[in-house]
Amino acid sequence: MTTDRIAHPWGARTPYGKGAPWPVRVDLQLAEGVAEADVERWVPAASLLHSNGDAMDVAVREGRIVGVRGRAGDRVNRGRLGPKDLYGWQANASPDRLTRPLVREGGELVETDWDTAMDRIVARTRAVLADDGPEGLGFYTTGQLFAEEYWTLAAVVQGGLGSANLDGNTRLCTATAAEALKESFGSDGQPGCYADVDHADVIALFGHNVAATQPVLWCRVLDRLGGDDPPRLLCVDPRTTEVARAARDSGGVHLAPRPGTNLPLMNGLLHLLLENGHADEAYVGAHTVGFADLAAVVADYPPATVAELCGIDEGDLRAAAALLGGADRLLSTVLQGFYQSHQATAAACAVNTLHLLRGMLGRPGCGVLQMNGQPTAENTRECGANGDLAGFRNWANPAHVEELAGIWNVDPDKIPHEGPPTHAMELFAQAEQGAIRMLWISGTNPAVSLPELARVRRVLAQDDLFVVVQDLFRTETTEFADVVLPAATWGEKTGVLTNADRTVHLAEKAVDPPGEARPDLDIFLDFARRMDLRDRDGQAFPPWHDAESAFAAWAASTAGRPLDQTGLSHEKLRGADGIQWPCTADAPDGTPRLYGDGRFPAHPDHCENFPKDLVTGEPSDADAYRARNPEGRALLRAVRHVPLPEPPDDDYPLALITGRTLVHFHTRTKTGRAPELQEAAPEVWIECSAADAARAGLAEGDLAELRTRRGRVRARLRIVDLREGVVFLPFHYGYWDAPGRDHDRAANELTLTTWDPASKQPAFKTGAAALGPAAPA
Ligand SMILES: Nc1nc2c(c(=O)[nH]1)N[C@H]1C(S)=C(S)[C@@H](COP(=O)(O)OP(=O)(O)OC[C@H]3O[C@@H](n4cnc5c(=O)[nH]c(N)nc54)[C@H](O)[C@@H]3O)O[C@H]1N2
Ligand SMILES: Nc1nc2c(c(=O)[nH]1)N[C@H]1C(S)=C(S)[C@@H](COP(=O)(O)OP(=O)(O)OC[C@H]3O[C@@H](n4cnc5c(=O)[nH]c(N)nc54)[C@H](O)[C@@H]3O)O[C@H]1N2
Ligand SMILES: [Mo]
Repeated sequence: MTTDRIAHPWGARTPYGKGAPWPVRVDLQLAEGVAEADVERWVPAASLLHSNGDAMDVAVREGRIVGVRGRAGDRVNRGRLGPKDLYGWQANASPDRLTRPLVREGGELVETDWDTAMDRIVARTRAVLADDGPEGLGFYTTGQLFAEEYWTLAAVVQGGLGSANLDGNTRLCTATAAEALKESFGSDGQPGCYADVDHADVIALFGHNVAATQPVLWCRVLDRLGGDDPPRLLCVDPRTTEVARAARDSGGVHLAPRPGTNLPLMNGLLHLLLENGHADEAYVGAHTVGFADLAAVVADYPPATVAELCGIDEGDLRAAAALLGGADRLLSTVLQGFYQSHQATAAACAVNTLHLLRGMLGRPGCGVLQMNGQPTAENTRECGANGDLAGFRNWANPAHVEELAGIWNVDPDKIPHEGPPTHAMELFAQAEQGAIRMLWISGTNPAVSLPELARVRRVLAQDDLFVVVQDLFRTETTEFADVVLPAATWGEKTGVLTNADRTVHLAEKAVDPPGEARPDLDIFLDFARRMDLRDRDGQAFPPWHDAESAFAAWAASTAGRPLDQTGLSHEKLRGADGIQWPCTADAPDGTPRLYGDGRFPAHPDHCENFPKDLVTGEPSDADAYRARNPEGRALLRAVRHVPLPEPPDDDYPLALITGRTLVHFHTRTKTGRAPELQEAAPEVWIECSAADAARAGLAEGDLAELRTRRGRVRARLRIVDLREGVVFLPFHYGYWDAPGRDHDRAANELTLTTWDPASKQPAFKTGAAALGPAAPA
């Protein structure tokens, strides 16, 4: 039966009790007039519009995608799909897909052939290499391609060209997840898994609006809440989201801190945890370092002080601490409310610390999910297209660099490792200063998604900057391009994607891409061949030639690393239900949970980075780290809070937070082209409390103007249940479907250029704003 999944985003309930298996519910959506019997082929894939990795089969008829169906057997979703997955595939067949390359001629983008487009890129690359060396080239990629594509891009940029200037938009997304995992456990890699929802008695969501952003994971929580022995929830979010409401209804707690005060809040919770005697001293003594420092820091965060700093009720803080401290099996999730806010890494690490103090890792129901956002952000990070080295290798460890050089058969000195990799915000700063003279953007739309858009437009528009954009559509960003390359996407190419709980799926090609559009993998390999990149024996580099051979090389390169995937291949993944890494000869079915044995990948010879000072971002050196943590135990990080970069003041009295809505994905290049999703939320809006609306002289539905020191947005006002002093703006709305608007629609007109010192993730959820009526147009 088909239900309207816009009106009922989570579908029908299938309640289950604690420890029982999550029942199957198969969701299906087919194009109008197509019945299940009309489908000629079902092609296995997983969803590409969030990080949940919901497994699905793509329905094909007459060479076209005509629908999707969830896979009943898969561990991630047991057949369920969210609204974006049910409707979003329609964008693939949108008539305005790019079908040929474009080059700029006389100021205009005009269609051309692949040779002309690629030759221009190669000519520019050679010229920059000759003038400035590899540091004149910049590559800004995404969390939405496949593993094989990142692995290839990293090989080409780091091993082939020898440039450190490669990062992903994962910097905007889950850089803090990666950093927090490194800083606490020694390496990226999710300790917990989704099946922990089945066993937990307390589920804590820190800055994570899972109901809107991973709706199938939320179905699992809702089904537990409706069954026997349900969990209680803690929600930490300034907004009263679905999650917040469910937390209250479950007998749990909703804490709505002042934006940007996550760290003092966490320190307050840890203070109470210790005071209440809820730490597992044996676990802490056996498996961690840093307890004395931690105790000294959190001693300075008594409940009254924290309640004041965060603007919350002291009783609620105590209730939350009792909930966390009293849990038998605690599952925590963390996402953008922490990662895109002030002191992001420190606050995210405090959640890890909570689990270390309670000894709650690696057992059913006891896990941390430092969530991902984009569908393949994990792969970006694994393959080193996020500015790190592939295989969670440590750029500051010469043995790791040598190992990777051996795998690629290139000189170790070719792989840049003199200093930290260039992060995305630095890529744009270097382009601004003229140090980077070619910027190749793949699978991301920075002219809408980066902070402070007026500046981003200025950077991209510079005459001396050669901009390549590889996308499915003309976007706000392609309008600054010198060359536009038409890419194939999900459904049109084959590759591996890994979700937020380490589950690996193979998504197979279902239909041909439109026109001359090509898989990103083919484009990167074509570039390498045209550049005539060679390994140290003079062989063509990279040596692989398609997705299957790329994956085989990638999997082999992970041997012995925390993410070991030597047990995986396309063949093994084909048609299979998702498999969690590490997957090796010893663990051929994968590994549900990490660190159950209290052993962590933090040994100085093995770890992915040497820990940073979380206030300054300075890394420690190898010797200092070896002295501090010779056995490689987990690290309890202790950090005090520091002031916000731009606190509200008399001129800009409101705290501005930005984020998501259920039906749209990012800059809506896909969801804005799916009629059901677009119609559900066609236009930007502003949310605030009744008190703030009244103060601004505004009523529900009024046309309002939101201003910051950087720009303005005009939109209809919605009065919602939101903390006073806070405004919320969805960030999905750019200009491609609103031509003529005067840069007054995108949330990032307003945001400021500032980032977390450790993860370098921009703080999209901090900043001061003023609200008032919009001046008549
Ligand atoms: N529908 C939909 N789903 C998506 C996406 C999408 O675009 N649309 N994108 C995917 C991607 S890439 C990502 S990264 C994830 C993001 O998923 P989420 O992190 O769940 O989404 P956001 O809306 O960015 O932010 C979550 C919450 O943070 C809260 N918040 C804001 N400031 C603070 C603060 O200072 N402290 C705390 N504790 N909370 C705060 C906001 O009120 C918001 O409800 O979603 C993924 N799934
Ligand atoms: N204010 C504010 N800003 C934010 C955020 C926020 O919460 N608030 N969140 C941040 C986060 S978490 C994220 S992840 C970013 C997302 O920001 P972006 O990455 O800029 O957003 P998308 O719209 O997903 O852009 C992806 C682009 O890749 C194209 N594309 C899709 N599939 C493929 C493919 O297979 N190949 C190629 N070559 N192209 C493809 C799409 O058409 C689209 O243009 O935004 C960040 N910006
Ligand atoms: Mo993201």
